[in-house]
Amino acid sequence: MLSGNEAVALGAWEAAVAVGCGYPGTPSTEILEALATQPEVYTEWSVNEKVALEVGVGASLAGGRALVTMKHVGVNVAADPLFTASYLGVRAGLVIITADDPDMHSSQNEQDNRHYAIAAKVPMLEPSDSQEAREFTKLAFELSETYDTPVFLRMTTRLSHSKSLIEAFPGGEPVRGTAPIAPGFVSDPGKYVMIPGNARRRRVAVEERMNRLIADAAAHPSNRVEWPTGEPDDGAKAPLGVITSGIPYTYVREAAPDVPVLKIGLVNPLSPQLIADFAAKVETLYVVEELDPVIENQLKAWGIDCIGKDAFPAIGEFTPAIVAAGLGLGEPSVGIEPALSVPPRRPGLCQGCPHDHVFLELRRKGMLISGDIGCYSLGVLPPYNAMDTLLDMGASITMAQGMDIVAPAEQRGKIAAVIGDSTFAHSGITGLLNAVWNRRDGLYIVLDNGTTAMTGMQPNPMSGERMGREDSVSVDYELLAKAFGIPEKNVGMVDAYDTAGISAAIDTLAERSGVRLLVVLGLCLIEGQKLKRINKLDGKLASRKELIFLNKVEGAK
Ligand SMILES: Cc1ncc(C[n+]2csc(CCOP(=O)(O)OP(=O)(O)O)c2C)c(N)n1
Repeated sequence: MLSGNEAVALGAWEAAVAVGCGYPGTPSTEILEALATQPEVYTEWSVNEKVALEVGVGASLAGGRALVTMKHVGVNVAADPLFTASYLGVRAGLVIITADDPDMHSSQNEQDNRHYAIAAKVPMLEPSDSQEAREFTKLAFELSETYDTPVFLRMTTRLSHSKSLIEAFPGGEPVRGTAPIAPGFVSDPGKYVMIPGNARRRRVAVEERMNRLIADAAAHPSNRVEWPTGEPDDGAKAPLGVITSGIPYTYVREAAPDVPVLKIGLVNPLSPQLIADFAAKVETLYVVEELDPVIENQLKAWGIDCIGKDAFPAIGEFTPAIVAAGLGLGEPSVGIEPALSVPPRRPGLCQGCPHDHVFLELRRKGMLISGDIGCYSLGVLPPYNAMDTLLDMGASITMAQGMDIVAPAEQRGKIAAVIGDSTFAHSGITGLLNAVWNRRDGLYIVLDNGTTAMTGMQPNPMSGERMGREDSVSVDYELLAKAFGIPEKNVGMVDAYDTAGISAAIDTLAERSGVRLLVVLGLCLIEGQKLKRINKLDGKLASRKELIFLNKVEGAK
């Protein structure tokens, strides 16, 4: 039994992947964490998703298979390199995981990243269970090399996080394949240097590649037609048929085990031939797809009659019951009763969380708080009620600038941005630079808890470690501020548990003008406990990371 995410890591390892990189984000995070346990593969948490994709493209061009992982909104961050990486193509296979989150279990929005595959003209595979996640990852590398293109593998929360059976290893042990491409960069500026003259030629190559893929899609091993009760004789039609893909396929099978199904694994491009052949053999054709009507719209554009979003919701996750109801069937006969009913629990900051006092203090002062994404987003909830906006990673500092430009004078002095350390490194630093460059006024507060807590304690460039290693830098906020030209008197470093110190620092900095940077330092309590456990310190402080952090806090005193 493996989770979908573990199965992707296994498939990538079996496919002799050389590089795995990404930025954490639920539900994608465990893929790289699983891959990082394998010493043959270079793995890193990159600073953000754009950086990760560019590292992956570079590795691919130098001849190493690369796996790049991110959650759905991460693809928004990586969209710039994505669209042109499609023109460059690959040398060794390049596979990008987009882990979508229908129902927004842990996300700020719900977006269907199949649109990215279509828009960037990149093929996309979508598995339905862990074994397929493993197999499709290998197929994705092959597809990438055969058609000279990056390839998307789309996961969703339910698939990433639930466990299902994988096939046993031949011989009892996992076998790592051999990389089909020898390492080495082969210069080819016409293909790899996207000035307009070259891009125009590559634009045509991309279209030709898509046409070849469309022609070959019918026979792709990820697509299959299932006739559980046998295919009807010539000319006869089955009363009902379903086209589906991904996790909804498993619900269709549960709700309607006897219904003929065209299960699509290659969701971009679709095969018109395969779909038309199947549609011709059924009376009523349903398209069962979570989120947007991507397959349905394509069928309708081809003039193929089908029922999709008229019967199934376009918002949120499906369940077997939703699928059964949409198909006009009763409740599925096989159901799983929850083993115990768990009372709902409100999310909230942990007891003793180092982010606590800043929120209390900002609210007490009646500040308008431009928020960001991380554990500290929970500051919006009671008892703090201390966040007024949250848009996307890095937006706290920049949105505060926009507010400050137009807000009336009495509000302008009361705007503060709060941002976590990982988010600051991901996309906050450019916003800070923008503020300095454009001579804005603003109080920007970094809540540094020594880790990327929200997604499960990954290292980041401010924390002194990198993936799997404690040998890295911890960026010095004061030097960074100095390099940006922020006056020393406008920079504060304060211990998160020094409540009087925090209050005084906010009071002082709120009165000043220009860009002001306050860093509040307090190691995440869960991270602190984890470090002690890992280092078997029985409560004593000694891990390098803790020392780095304590030095920072000491310096702040
Ligand atoms: C573009 C994007 N990538 C990834 C995520 C997932 N994510 C949410 S918060 C977060 C980082 C939080 O770390 P930090 O800023 O250090 O705050 P903490 O949780 O430690 O308080 C990440 C990676 C996201 N929401 N958006």
